[in-house]
Amino acid sequence: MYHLECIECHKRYKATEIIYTCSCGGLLDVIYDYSSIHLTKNDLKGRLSVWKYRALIPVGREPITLNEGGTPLYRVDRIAKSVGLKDVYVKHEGMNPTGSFKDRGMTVGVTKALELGMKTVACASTGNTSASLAVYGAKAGVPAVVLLPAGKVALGKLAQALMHGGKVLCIRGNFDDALKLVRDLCDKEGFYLLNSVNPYRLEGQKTIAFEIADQLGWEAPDRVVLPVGNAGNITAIYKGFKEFKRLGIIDSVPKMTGIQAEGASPIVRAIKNDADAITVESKPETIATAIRIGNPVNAIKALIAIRESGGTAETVTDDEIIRAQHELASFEGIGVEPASASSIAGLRKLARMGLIDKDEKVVCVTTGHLLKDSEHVLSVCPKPIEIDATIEAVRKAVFAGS
Ligand code: AN7
Repeated sequence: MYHLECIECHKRYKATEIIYTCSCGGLLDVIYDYSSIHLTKNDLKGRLSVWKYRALIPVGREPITLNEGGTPLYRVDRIAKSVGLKDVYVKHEGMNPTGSFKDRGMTVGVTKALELGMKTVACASTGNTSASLAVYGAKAGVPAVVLLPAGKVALGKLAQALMHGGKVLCIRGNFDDALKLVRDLCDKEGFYLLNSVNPYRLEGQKTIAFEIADQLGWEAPDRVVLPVGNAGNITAIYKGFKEFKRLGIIDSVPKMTGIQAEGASPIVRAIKNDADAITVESKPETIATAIRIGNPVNAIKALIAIRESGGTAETVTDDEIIRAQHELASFEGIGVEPASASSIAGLRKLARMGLIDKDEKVVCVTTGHLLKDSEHVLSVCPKPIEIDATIEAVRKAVFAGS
């Protein structure tokens, strides 16, 4: 019913093969026999969840699941007004079991690992992937080895990876070094690689597109804006919309719009330079540590997604990210980590540049929860005020400056 196929040379591989990239080096996609899939809106009634889309999830066994997906889609009128648009929504992926969209990929990826008989799972991570892998590894009862860039992972994510029993290794190097290392480790030790180069991870993450279409009343938005790091998610969401269109569930595919931090923006540069491939950045840097990535493994897929859909890519500064994080929190009550706020920062910038039409229906994906990175919050918010435990002191503090 499905197989793996190289996006470059179109070589096919059986779904039972343990392989992450083609022998030619190209990225792999999961391709279904779409003519045998009959999925209608009627089949998709009921509560949202990743596993509701089983017809388009390439796994046969009982899933390892913690009820991922079903995240809220909020209409954000105050943000919309502030950026000068009319119809803006936020899909808050921070509301997944471990607080990030990675859970959608991991429930599928770890279930696949068991189906393939793998005994240990592994990943490199800027944080969220490691938290999610540790959790799903724990639930599945398989050891999870995670490689992190030392000193560059938000505390909440590290805490999750540790508490859920991951073998947490902090390497002296950045994420790109960690990914290279873990790929080598998986080849040599037979560990199952669960970074987003693994096409099964993306099959879980594409359900973000399915849910957006459902939540908008079986309609695709005009545009989806999201942060881009390794570029797995933008690719996955694009694939999801394309599959729903192919099955006749929706009529159009949104313009995929990727946002990167200025200090880690190889995809944006490739889009702006009209280049076929990215130039690797050896020293990526941004306050949004989740997307502090200089060599995105899914770059080729992402460039295709952005170009084919008529989307674009843009950079935002760390200051713009912090402002957007505050706006989401204080205008809309949506708490997100810095990487996620880059989607709103990018929306503002693109709207200001006149690159988003005022009437477009736009969905911004906020990928991770505020509590992931509370250290950052404390560094950018005013300090709490300590006072004596008296009503006079409280009054004085409340009305200070007013
Ligand atoms: C909050 O956890 O790469 O473009 O190792 O945690 O699919 O990589 C995290 C990425 C956006 C970028 N927002 O997604 C990791 C990791 C948040 C993230 C991204 C990440 P991709």
